[in-house]
Amino acid sequence: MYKVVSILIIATFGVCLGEFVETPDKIYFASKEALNWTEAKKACEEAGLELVSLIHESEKAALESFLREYKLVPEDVWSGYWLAGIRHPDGKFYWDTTGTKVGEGLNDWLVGEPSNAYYKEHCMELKQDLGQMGWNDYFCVEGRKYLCQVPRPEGPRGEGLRDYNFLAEENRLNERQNYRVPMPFDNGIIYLDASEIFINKPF
Ligand SMILES: [Ca+2]
Repeated sequence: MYKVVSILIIATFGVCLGEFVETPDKIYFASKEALNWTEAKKACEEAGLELVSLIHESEKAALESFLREYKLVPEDVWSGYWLAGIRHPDGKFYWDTTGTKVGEGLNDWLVGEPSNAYYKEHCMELKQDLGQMGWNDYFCVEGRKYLCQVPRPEGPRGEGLRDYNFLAEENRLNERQNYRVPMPFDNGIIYLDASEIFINKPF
């Protein structure tokens, strides 16, 4: 009995503290375990960190370089990491940690995202699709590994919401203007907002 209790305590403690891949990086941390979004947020906070937010181009470059250096790049479309972005009841995505709107600086949604499948994809993950890393909205209750960062020293701070239960609710509002579509170009591919392309052909 004693052994069983000990194992249970260790197991519970492990989840509470959050376990990260050992990397010498001082800014970013990648979890070893998969949790739902709310648990992932809590695990970062219990470690004195916060879920990763991506506001500037330089942060995208820094995070992707961290993932590449330590061989942590998501292997396929099902192995993404939770980020700090969530869809609020107004249908728009906000960084939970800063309270600012997602996509105002850096806009890195993957093609066709956010798709809000079944009107229930309200949490943001970073995943890889067709060889490109970018954002996807996904079901908050699903287990995902997650990325934490040292809390942002500057800029606006989100106060955190009193109630996150709406993340499990249906939300039919969607931000289709965030769609980015790859267009073949002479020297490669450029990305355009779908609103520019389908200006005369609304969804
Ligand atoms: Ca999606």
